[in-house]
Amino acid sequence: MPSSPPLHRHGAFSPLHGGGLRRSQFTYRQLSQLASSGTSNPLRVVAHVDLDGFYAQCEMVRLGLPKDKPLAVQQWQALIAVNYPAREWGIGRHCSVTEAKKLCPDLIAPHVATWREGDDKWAYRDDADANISTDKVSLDPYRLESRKILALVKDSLPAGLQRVEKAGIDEVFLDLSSQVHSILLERYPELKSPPPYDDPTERLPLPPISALDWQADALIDLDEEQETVDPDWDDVAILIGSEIVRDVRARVWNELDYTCSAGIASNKLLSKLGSAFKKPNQQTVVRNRAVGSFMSGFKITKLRNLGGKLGSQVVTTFETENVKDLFEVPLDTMKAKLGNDTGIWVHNTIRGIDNSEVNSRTQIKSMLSAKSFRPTINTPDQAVKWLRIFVADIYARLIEEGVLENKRRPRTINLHHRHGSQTRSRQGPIPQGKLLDEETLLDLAKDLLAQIISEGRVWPCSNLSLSVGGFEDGVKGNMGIDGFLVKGEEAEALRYAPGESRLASTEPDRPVKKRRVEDGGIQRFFARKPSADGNSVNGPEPSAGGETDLPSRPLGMPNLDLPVGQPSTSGFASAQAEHGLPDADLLACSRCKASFIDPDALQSHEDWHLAKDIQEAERVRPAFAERPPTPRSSSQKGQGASSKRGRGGKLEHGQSRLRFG
Ligand code: TTP
Ligand code: CA
Ligand code: CA
Repeated sequence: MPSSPPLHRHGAFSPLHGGGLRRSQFTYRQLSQLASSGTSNPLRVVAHVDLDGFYAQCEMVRLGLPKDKPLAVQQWQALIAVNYPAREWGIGRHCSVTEAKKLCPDLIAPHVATWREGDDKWAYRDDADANISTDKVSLDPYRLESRKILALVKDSLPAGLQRVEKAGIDEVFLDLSSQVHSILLERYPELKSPPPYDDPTERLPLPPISALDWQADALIDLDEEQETVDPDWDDVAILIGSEIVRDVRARVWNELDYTCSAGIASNKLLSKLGSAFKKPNQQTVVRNRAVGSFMSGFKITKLRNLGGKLGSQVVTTFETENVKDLFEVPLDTMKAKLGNDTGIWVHNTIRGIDNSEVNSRTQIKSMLSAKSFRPTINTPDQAVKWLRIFVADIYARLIEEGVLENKRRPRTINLHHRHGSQTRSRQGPIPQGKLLDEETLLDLAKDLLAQIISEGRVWPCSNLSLSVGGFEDGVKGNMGIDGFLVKGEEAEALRYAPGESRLASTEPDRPVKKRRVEDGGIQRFFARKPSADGNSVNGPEPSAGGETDLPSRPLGMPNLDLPVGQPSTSGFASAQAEHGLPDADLLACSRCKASFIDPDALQSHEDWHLAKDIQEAERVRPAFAERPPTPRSSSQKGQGASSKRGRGGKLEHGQSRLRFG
């Protein structure tokens, strides 16, 4: 990993080649490699696009409201999204509905759609906020809009050259490198000429431009020293990237009525910081030569993965809150004080270095549907009614994920139950090899519930959550949660953990895949207690209520392999694991008592739970023979979706219907 920052890559030029001609600092090889989107290419262009006040915009569009009307989306008494006109009145997510209406009496505050116990579809209901005990929030409307926007973004980019990663319900990363490469060659045909002496390490000629037209882009200011240096190809590349993003944003606005903000830079870390830099409806360009001054303006704890314990540790250790001051700390000192991996990671992050790739594969790792009961529920019947809702909610998302086409399917199901301070979960494998339908999921969920009930001390129950995970591709070649999992020897070791007997299995031995284990794989999610040398840091531990025996994961610990802007289930789990409580409680983990202010932190925490579930499931998996997926007959095609139509009242677009037995 590089140890010195690319802060001054545009230093004074020395004419190395070309008989005194000033040349670019980039080589022919680097230019040609731009076509293949290499993650360490210095010409790389990555954008992050994030919708402004997303749920609020969805409601504006749904209700056909003029853009200047203040609107906030209500969930029970709390606000979960606030549009920009409402923010001008001082309204934020921290406000309750009552407070917000005091600040702005004209505020429009639609309640999110809900599933209602005993009803068979989600709906927008005027009385939802008074029905927290019988309703459960549905995020389907926002997922549908999210899907439309994603499809349009993809449609705006050339099919063969695009790399789009959905990074949350309202955001995407775009690796624009190969598209930029092709535009560069088109616009500057001189770049197509072979390098002098056919030597790809020769430097390119400088671009024939001294001033670039950035239009309305917000440009990060440069150091004085950098201001006077002529543009090089990385500036031209990023300018082209920013033109592409401008077009994408214009289409999203013109065709779907949504505004979004974007950051354009050389990697995910910087582009994500860029998109949040100026909102709403703006795009920020972080040129390579501006990275140093851009990063130096941040507080340490504002950087991703530095918002929690690790951030506090860094602040205390180096006695400063400012990224700027950390530039002075040599790498060796970072490593000595924070541990090797963390030291390198912090050293790179503050310098805006991030080589993670934009991954166009679907990255859903888990799906969770949950409900906290106030008042509590007291009978198996009530619990089963909620299981039906959870299953319908999850199944609708599975269909989106391509479960019907057997593109991706979950391998494990987990039910979590809370009774007083006691929490219990039971998990099991989802049988593979036949089409997964709602009934199967419901039966599995009911089985898990029965297991929990059989142990007694179940009622009253204050929370139930159902999740599926361990996504596997029906089509070979992709990697879902498996990317997190340790396979091969490590997995075997886990399966034969001491005290575990292996169940009879007809599963053929799986090929041993080589995986890096030191800082990859599931181990990253598990206990690394703070060691004497401070090698790892513990974040808030999921408290192990009742019989769950959850190891602690260092939540503040940066996950070196995971990309920045780590994608979440569908935005993040908090809103699904709805608690119906205002503010901070909205981001409580539904499965343990840990609470989070930052949705990203909650997401990592829930990923940790999931990883743990899947590890557990791996232990029981051999009980099921693993067969290749059965091809679906044409009569089965679309079964799940079509069987939902034609019953009862009209469904709203994308709405699914519950089956009550
Ligand atoms: P964000 O992108 O974090 O926020 P936003 O789109 O509302 O506003 P911004 O313009 O600053 O990007 O989250 C996307 C959606 O996720 C948001 O509209 C509502 C939902 N959400 C919650 O439900 N709870 C939360 O705590 C957060 C942060 C978001
Ligand atoms: Ca947003
Ligand atoms: Ca977002």
